[in-house]
Amino acid sequence: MLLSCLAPFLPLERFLIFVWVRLGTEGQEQNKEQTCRLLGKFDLNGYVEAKDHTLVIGGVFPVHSRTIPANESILEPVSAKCEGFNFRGFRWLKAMIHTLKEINKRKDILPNITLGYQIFDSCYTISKAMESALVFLTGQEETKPNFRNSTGVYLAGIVGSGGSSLSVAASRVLGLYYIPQVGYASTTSLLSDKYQFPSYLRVIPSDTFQSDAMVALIRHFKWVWIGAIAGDDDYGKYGIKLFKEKAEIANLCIAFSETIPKVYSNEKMQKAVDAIKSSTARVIVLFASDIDLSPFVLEMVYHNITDRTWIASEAWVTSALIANPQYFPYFGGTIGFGVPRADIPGFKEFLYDIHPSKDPNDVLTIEFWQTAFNCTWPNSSVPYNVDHRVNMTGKEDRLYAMSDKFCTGQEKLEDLKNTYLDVSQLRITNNVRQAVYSMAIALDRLSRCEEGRGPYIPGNTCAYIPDFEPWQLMFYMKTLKFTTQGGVRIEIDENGDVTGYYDVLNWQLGDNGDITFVKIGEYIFTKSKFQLVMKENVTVFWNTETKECPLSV
Ligand code: TCR
Repeated sequence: MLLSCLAPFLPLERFLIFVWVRLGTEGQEQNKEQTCRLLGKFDLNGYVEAKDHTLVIGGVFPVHSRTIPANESILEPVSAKCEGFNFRGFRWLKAMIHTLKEINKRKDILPNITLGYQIFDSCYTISKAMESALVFLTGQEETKPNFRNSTGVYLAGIVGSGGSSLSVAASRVLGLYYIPQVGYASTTSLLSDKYQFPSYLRVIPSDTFQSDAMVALIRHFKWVWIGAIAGDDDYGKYGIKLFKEKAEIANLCIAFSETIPKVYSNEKMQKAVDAIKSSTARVIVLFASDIDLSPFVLEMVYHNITDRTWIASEAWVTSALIANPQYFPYFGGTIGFGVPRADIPGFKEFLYDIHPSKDPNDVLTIEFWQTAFNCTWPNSSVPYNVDHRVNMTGKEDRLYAMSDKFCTGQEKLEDLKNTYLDVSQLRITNNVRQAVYSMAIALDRLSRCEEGRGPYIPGNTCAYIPDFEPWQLMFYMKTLKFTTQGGVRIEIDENGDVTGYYDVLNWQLGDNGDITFVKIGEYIFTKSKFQLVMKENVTVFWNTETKECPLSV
């Protein structure tokens, strides 16, 4: 399973050499070089602050939305470049840094230790997430610390990797070494299987709960015929599978079940569009990530498909990519589930403290600035006027015309209306924070161990910072329980899962013309019981001709 999963990215012989390097003791340097050569050079954007720290936490975030298709004439394996700056992913990355800074200031968590970080961009692709996992394991990126090696920098664990398919892939290698990986967004039920993913934990509930929540919502509104659409990844496919299984038990009827292609395919897309058009089902569950959903939304607009009520999975319910007033005629009235939102003290100021002139090597900040203000930063090597996305006819297209004007540096962040700076819906961002906290608290507990009363047998010994083994930290992470600053109790169970609640949100048009997410209820769940509690005194917006709740019976 492991090898077959890796195969498309890592030919077998390379993988074996890689393992050998990890485990071998003699001639390591020479073989390391060989591995580097064979693997090609990693090209990973991100941030490192590891120099003066002995303990480092790794992070993986989707700062870009895709890789640029490789030029077919290239024979050697090269690391793909990325494009499509993702403001939301960039904010998550910033949340990790902000949280670490906060923890480092605190006297009650790891008082004598400063945590460093090494953060990479996954570009929302499995291949990049795997590259970063390999770098974490081997420390092979040039100029970067060699973890658990003579450099004296130790990797405690990883926060990431974003989407489920990425975490699944990364976790299969990280799990081999029992390196803790704490997920902030990967929700597929697959990851609860500790036999396959022994070192994966998360601070976001598994989609098992969300599929229950969707069924409860559908029953609440007395709908019977439901359409089902899934993104083409572990999130969408397993999410919709669970939903369909549970819907069947609840005697609901699935009118159609289609997939949105991840890589452009007009044929596959039209199959989904046709199913929606020809079905009488007025209520459709849409289990997909926002980035994959964008082309589908454009199709709905193109085919003028209105009068449907969409049930949103958590990944797109508050996404600025989709919740665009332009799409309101088609997607207004959407009802979906959001993980709890939170206010993060000092985070807004931290986000605003960004300027490309601070560091000419900070390519992500330069790209952020260029994209946000639609200008080119003078003398920078960060590409801007390119976009290799395909349009609806399958042709490569500059969908978004970009200007050639230079940035002056005087652009004002305050004038921007941008997802990065929007701190009103910190949901996954808050999960990133909780994931970082989980790791820091586990490390803190490990550091407070008393010899003779420690957890490891024989002898009830302790592990010590910095040179503990990853599995020794896993011991503390596996059943970690703590209360956040905001007073929220987090309890990670033996499968690495948490319970909690979702907000039930309804898309309505606000007075200023923006889409607002009105909370119309909550879905509260523990392991053994769950409850959908709808608010009584709020009006639900329905996107139907009559503005009444649709019938889908
Ligand atoms: N789980 C998705 C990814 C995802 C996401 C999000 C991406 C979730 N929530 C919010 C962007 C924004 C939930 C997965 O792939 O498991």
